[in-house]
Amino acid sequence: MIYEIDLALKKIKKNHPLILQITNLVTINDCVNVCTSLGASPLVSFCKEEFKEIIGKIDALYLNIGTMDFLMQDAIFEALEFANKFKKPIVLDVVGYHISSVRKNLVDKILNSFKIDILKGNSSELKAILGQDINAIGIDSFERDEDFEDVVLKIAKKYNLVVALTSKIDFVSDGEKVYKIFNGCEKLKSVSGTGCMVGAIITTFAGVGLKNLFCAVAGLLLMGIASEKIKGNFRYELINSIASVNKKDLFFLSKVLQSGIDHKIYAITNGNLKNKSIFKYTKELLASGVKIIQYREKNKNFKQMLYEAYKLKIMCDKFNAIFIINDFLELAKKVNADGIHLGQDDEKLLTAREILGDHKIIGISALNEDEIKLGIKNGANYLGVGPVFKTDTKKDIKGYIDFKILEFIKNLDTQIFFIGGINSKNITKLPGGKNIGYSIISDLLNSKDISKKVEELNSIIKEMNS
Ligand code: 3NM
Repeated sequence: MIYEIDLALKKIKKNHPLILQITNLVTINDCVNVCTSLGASPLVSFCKEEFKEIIGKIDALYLNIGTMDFLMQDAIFEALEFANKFKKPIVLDVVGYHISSVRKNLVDKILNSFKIDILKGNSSELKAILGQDINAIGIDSFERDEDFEDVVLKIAKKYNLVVALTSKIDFVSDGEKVYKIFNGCEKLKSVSGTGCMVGAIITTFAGVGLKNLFCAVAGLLLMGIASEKIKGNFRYELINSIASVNKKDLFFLSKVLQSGIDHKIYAITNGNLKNKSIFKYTKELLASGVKIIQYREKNKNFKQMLYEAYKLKIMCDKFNAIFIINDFLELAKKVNADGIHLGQDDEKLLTAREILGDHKIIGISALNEDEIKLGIKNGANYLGVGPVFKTDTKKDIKGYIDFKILEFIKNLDTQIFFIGGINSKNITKLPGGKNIGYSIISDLLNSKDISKKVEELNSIIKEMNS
């Protein structure tokens, strides 16, 4: 899921989907600009007379009922007729569903008469659709609870569509699966229109022919991650930040449960491949769905490492996977790797950041709480925490982690990859979690069938996260 978002963003830039927006007057400009910044072509019209001509050509329709009036209602029904006729994806944003019977009746009528693909709303709006008591002021939601799993599941089942609910934790469901997105920040609430912008982004993803569930998760994630990255003026930097979310951000800042499992396994090459070439081994890992590969070859000369790493980087790019170099900064720079993994040496970390820049990933090994804290303080993108279990792979170990640090780790926001002797039998002794992954060498290397092993690990990890 996560790596596919990067591909989807590229597809949007290439295809420039035409997104028709019938949306509220407060946020038109933001909704249009956010689409443009992603590479889509937004079009706003309230003129039902032209829909017959336009809607056959659009790629997706965004309907947002905020600042609704009777003319807009007419336009909405006309647009829906054509959008259904031409089988165009439709995202419906039920702004203020609960504030008047006019809005309620409009949405109920739409849901009962047309095929809607994605229904978006805040927690109050969506609870109101189910007739539940709500806590809202105007269109703003002040719900106290944080678990809306049941709400999204019920609406998705009832209307046979995908539901995207915005709140502190965002929820998405297709009636079977539920995704929880933990990204985002308080400031999103302080700017009017960020919810509408999410609706426009979700529609933009829908405009390049992607599955509804994916579009909803991708849109919410993009907004959540972008909001966390802003350092300057929130309002003015928001669109820039959304447009600049890259593969690294998606991999290392995404906090999604359920879908997150597709980048939980971090595989590392390690010299002793018996009869297999490093290229064949890596290809097997990538073909099995592993999305992070580390090149960790300690006993080769630089020329050979350069040759191998260069080829592996191309291979990883083809599978849209992350390619990390262990320890050799010059090598990482030369092959334009996605990042570097370093030992406990903060000087090295700071030098690496200076040389590789902000867009590259830096991972740091850590054995205890202090080392983890130091890595985070110095700007590591992830911590490789271990060794966790007995390992024959790494010889120069200083000891094993104290399992007491798991409590501390569970509350961290930074990405953690446990490492050391992890296999499909003992992995369950470790916690799951939205930012927890597992680095594995020998259990993958020694398995006869790598794709089966990856599948087995993924299904165990999924279970640990459910
Ligand atoms: N680093 P296996 S443990 C490379 O604790 C490495 O930093 C570790 O290999 C650390 O999965 C380790 O075969 C070895 O045990 C991991």
